[in-house]
Amino acid sequence: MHTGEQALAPGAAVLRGFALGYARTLLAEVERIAECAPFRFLTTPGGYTMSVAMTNCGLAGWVSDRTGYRYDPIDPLTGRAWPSMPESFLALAREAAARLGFEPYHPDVCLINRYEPGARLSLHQDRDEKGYVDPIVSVSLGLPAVFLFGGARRADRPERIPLGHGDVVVWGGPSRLRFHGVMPLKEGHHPLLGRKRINLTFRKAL
Ligand code: MD6
Ligand code: FE
Repeated sequence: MHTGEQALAPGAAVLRGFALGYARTLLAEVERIAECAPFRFLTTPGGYTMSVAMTNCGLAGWVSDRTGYRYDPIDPLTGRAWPSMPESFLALAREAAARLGFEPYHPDVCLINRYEPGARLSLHQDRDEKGYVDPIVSVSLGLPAVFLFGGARRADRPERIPLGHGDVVVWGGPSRLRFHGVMPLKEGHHPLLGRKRINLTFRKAL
């Protein structure tokens, strides 16, 4: 098992294995959340269907459709509020942010991404939040993935960071607007999640 902190850039680091002790609790909560707010494949503003399935919990959820990207307090699929953020999610996110000195941290939304083999996320910046002061905390569960960590410009060649079950990335301060993405997920089998990778990304969005 890897543990310890791997610096990526100022304000950004991978905390290897940081979520291992929380994994089963987090996954039980994800199942409960998905019963109320099912995973779905969103449409991009350009009309493509994303290969990563998404849902959310917290005060709002990140959604995409033909009109653009936004944080919506109502789940457009169900017409109801998103499930609330479980205490275990908040506790883990706060602990991880504190490791890099981001205190206090009050994330109000958590985007939940589900990858199956072949699913990928193209290079993007996270810039739909109201402010960029607070960090993003990103938790990886299940199958491993290669995270692409780019620069301030889309054209900057990204670094490839392998992320495994239980790894947490904290990403804030001067790194907050870096381009990033996820390479197509490889086939595999994970003891807890089978052919899936689940990623939780916590943000202060509102
Ligand atoms: C993922 N993560 O790992 C997608 N964004 O599945 C992200 O897009 C992301 O991990 C901002 C900060 C950390 C991330
Ligand atoms: Fe992102």
